[in-house]
Amino acid sequence: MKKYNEIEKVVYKGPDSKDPFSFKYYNPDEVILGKKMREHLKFAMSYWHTLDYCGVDMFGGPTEDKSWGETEPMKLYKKRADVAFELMDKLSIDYYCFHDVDVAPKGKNLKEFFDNFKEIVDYLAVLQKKHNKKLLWCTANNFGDKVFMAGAATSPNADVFALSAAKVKACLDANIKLGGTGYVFWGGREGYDTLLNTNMKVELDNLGYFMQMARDYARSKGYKGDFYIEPKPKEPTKHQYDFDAATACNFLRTYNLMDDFRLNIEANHATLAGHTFEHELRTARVNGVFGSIDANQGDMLLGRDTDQFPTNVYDTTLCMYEVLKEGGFTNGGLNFDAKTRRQSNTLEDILLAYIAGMDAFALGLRKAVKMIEDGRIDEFKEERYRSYQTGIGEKISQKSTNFEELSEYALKHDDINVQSGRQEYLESVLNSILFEK
Ligand code: XLS
Ligand code: NI
Ligand code: NI
Repeated sequence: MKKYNEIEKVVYKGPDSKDPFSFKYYNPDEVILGKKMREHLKFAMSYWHTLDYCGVDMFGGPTEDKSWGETEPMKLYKKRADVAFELMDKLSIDYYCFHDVDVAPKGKNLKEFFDNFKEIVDYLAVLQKKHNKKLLWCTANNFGDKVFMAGAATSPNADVFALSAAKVKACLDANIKLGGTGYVFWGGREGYDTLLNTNMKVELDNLGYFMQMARDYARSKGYKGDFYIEPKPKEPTKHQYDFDAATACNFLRTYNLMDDFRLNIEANHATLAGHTFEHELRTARVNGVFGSIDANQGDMLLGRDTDQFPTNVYDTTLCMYEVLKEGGFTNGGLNFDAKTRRQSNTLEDILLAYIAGMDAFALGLRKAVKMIEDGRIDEFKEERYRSYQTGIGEKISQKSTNFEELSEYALKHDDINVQSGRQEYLESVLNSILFEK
């Protein structure tokens, strides 16, 4: 197999190709339903997993070397940026996402970090232009440093709240400078481990106020993009406040954030919450806050956020079905919040992993289009709710009845026949679409 530096730009060679460094299903400029595949899918590279992660786990150190031959911090971070854009070019990925600490060295204090960060953001702006790439979203890492051990905006310590605000402000400035279309709040430490030491009401109110101030600041500087909450039930804290999509919606409504915030749904977080990926996407959609996606998959047997590259085509198909039904992404996209396995420890594996993930979503898109064109599943659903289109059902849909009328109606129609849900049949229809020749 080829070595990393021998690999040219990865191109589409079709499903029969055996070339590992080719796309089998992702053909970026192919038009499907009036839109290029790259516009349907809006793939983004995650900086942290791609440039930083070196195979460390709870039991062992690095298995990969991503020092790129540099030791001086600013040089190393600039080199990382060069590699990031080179990888995006090779893979035809148009967007990227980062945390503040992914792109710039920490320095000795906050001031030094902000200086470094600004310098690198300027450098990223140059690279974006040169390579024709865009920032999908960025975020402040307000969970890694020890001062965030008890939370950031939900810390019991007000100085930590202030520091968190300073970091988010710097990130919002960077976002505006880079023309980003999203800012993510993922509350890794915004939760608790025991109620014995936690004032939940203070923490939630502080978190709501924090997000309102972030929104007001960014809007006052002309930021037009979306804010996202990325729900996750647990890990690292035992109970995170943004548990799942429904909990996040409740929070957004309570703190009047529904107009500016949407959700960034991560597949592995959905399964950690005991939901399917498509359940979380549908919940976001029915609440009008579908925004962006962190594309990955978990391992049901390991039961933690393993952030694997997505290869399960059932999941990617049902995900793309939701995206298509939503009319596509606006400011959001598909960010690969995914890392190569610890044993996949070469640079080539990074390319192979992205190819696998991109192809899984490209195939998912193609199959979701088939599901819609085939029509059997949508028609079945339509038919199942037909009783709401005439008679008493129509009145219910129009919200023009009442309990007296319904009660009178029920007394006359108590011989009811509820139709079969036909789950097994529908699952076999989905299989026939997925595995057709
Ligand atoms: C961790 C989260 C994180 C966010 C960004 O579980 O997925 O990577 O996407 O902070
Ligand atoms: Ni994520
Ligand atoms: Ni995650």
